[in-house]
Amino acid sequence: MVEKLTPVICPYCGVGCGLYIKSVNGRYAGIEYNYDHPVNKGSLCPKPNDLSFLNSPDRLRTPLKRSESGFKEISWNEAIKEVASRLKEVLNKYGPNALGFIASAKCFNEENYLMQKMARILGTNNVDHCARLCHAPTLAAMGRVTGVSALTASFEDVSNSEVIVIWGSNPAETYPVLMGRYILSARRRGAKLVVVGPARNRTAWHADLFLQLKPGTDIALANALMNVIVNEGLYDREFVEKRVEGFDKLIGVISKYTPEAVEGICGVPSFLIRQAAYTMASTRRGSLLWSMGVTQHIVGFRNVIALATLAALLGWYGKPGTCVGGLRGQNNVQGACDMGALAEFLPGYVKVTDDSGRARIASLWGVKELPSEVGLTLPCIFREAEVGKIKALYVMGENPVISEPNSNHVVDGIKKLEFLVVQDIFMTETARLADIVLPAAAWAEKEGSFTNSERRVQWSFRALDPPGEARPDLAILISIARELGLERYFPYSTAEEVLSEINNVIPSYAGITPDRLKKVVGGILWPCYSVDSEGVRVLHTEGFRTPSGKFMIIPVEHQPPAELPDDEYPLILTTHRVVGAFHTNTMTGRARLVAKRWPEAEALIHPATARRYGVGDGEVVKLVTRRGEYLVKVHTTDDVLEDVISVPWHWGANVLTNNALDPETMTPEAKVCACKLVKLGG
Ligand SMILES: Nc1nc2c(c(=O)[nH]1)N[C@H]1C(S)=C(S)[C@@H](COP(=O)(O)OP(=O)(O)OC[C@H]3O[C@@H](n4cnc5c(=O)[nH]c(N)nc54)[C@H](O)[C@@H]3O)O[C@H]1N2
Ligand SMILES: Nc1nc2c(c(=O)[nH]1)N[C@H]1C(S)=C(S)[C@@H](COP(=O)(O)OP(=O)(O)OC[C@H]3O[C@@H](n4cnc5c(=O)[nH]c(N)nc54)[C@H](O)[C@@H]3O)O[C@H]1N2
Ligand code: SF4
Ligand SMILES: [Mo]
Repeated sequence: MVEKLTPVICPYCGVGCGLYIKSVNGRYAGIEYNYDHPVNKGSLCPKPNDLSFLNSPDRLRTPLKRSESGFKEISWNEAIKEVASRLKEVLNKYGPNALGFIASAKCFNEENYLMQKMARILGTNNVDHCARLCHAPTLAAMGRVTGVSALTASFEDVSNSEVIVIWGSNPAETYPVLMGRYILSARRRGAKLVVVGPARNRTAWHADLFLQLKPGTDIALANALMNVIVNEGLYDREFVEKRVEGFDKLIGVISKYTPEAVEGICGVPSFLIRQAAYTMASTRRGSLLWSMGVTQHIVGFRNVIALATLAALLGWYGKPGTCVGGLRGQNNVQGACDMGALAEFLPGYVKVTDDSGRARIASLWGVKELPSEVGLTLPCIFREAEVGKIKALYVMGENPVISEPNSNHVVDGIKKLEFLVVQDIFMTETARLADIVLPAAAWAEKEGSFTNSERRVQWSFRALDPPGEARPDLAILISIARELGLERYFPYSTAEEVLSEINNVIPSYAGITPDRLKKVVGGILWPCYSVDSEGVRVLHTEGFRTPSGKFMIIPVEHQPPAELPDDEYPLILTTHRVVGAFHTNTMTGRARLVAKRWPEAEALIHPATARRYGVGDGEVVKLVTRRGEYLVKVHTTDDVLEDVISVPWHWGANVLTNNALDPETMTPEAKVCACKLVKLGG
């Protein structure tokens, strides 16, 4: 019996905690805490305490091909040939823009890098991933106003802040270790916690001030806070004078957003808006962090601009003890974006439309030219499939049939495809619709690097043997690329070799070499321009990375959500996550202990709303929107506002949600739509 402990990075959220996997003869046998890991010092939230999904009998073990009588097992050789020939067929018949590629924030940097490279060398920028449903607004807006889309500093800076504002996020359930080790420890030292959101979630339970706003009214509230901060002279004058551009334009817009006027829009009492403004402005060392409550709106981009500007008035940039930005969700969503698994960006955030940047990467890859037209984003890939423009789709490590808002349309789009290949560790709802299913090794059965929310790049080692014939995504991508005739551009066999190329292509990763990374527990933060550099923790200490070197103010106005309640659909529906379930529940749903404790969805409904409909706790009701119907159990709580229903989306609630898009970033409005509640059984 060979027992081993191997250091890995948690496969769930963007906090990037370290742990050990215990293996016996190459099979998963439990975990051990890693007390030396700088991010979590041994702490873990419930999910990675039980990784028994790795041993699940449901794991995909062999490549599968759809036939009239269902899926049948085929060899790897056949599978690779089939995938390559079907992709080539579509390419030859319709051109490269009939192909779509969906990369994965669950996969390593090296794997995402290879998938986007494959798409681009084949001639299309139709490559995207779940960041589109998540932090694309953060990416675009922070890029615009500060020049860098990532978090401005580290979790250590959050814990050294004197005021921490958590806006549209519930880290107590979604980033528990960040909440426990950093946010609550700051609070124990005397830092003030301000929480903004429509539900009194578990994070709000700890707040000194909780601003409970109506969904979709964030800009109005942010503008009112800025109104008080400017009118009462509470802003950081020196910072604004030296480092900010566009202050005068801002005054013109925020002057009408008085706390009294905004109370009527967002429902937060004006005295509380004033109190929050004074609390925030009491320090120049504060953090302002947000996630899905801010980005998943048709105004997601503008929401982020408003919050980033609020932080600029307070001077919360460029020094230790400040941290501003969107808390990255998936374990490697920061990395997948850095690698260019995005329709508009090549690796290192080089715009596909930037001729000289594109030419540099083309020459490093040894190709004459790369496509210069912005590709289709994730929701648009499915829309274009529905109208017959996307003909073949390669999905690696995503489950859009459950995760895309207005998911019935995704199924319609997929049914129109000529060819779908899905590469996953389980037979997901999306894989069931595929022509070919490829069995992937899970993260602990392979190795490579992940980048957490702090820009911390970390190596995760191989601890286990993959089940059956499952293979690492990296190996599968390389085989398909070679079969497509691209062997010249894919001369690798290991993740280290791919990371070495990334070191050459992405300047901020230049010093993050495989050798260094494998030696340092806790990894290296980018930007790290050379092998002598330790990486940079606090960004913007000198200037911002904008053309003028200053923070660029863009004033923004309140705009209501795309769909508001009316007589037919009188309630507001929003969606949330719970601590024990992760996304489409493929992994947590098969982890025995976790799945037992969080078995199904419960819709949160205010007791007064429930009374009006004559429904009580535990009763199953039907929720209906213009897009679909969903049966769900009722849980009454005054944590939500009257007439707002909040449903966790892990169990399929996206048949209800709205896919109206933020025009700047194409992110769907998963967080607000109109719905009605139907009591069942008379
Ligand atoms: N357990 C668990 N943890 C996870 C995940 C998971 O699935 N499960 N997923 C990971 C990923 S990818 C992500 S992106 C993060 C997401 O992390 P969070 O953003 O924290 O997750 P959510 O629960 O979707 O949304 C957060 C809050 O937004 C609020 N909200 C809704 N509408 C509005 C609004 O209009 N304005 C404001 N201000 N707030 C609003 C909701 O009340 C909710 O409490 O979590 C990561 N961590
Ligand atoms: N209504 C509503 N909808 C939402 C959200 C919301 O707040 N509300 N949030 C959105 C957000 S923020 C996000 S990030 C998306 C997430 O959406 P998805 O990324 O589609 O969701 P996941 O369930 O994380 O899908 C990951 C898939 O990868 C597989 N997998 C895991 N490890 C590996 C591996 O190593 N290799 C391969 N090939 N596969 C692997 C898993 O089994 C799973 O099927 O959902 C979005 N959808
Ligand atoms: S906080 Fe995130 S990274 Fe840390 S253990 Fe929990 S899910 Fe994993
Ligand atoms: Mo996310």
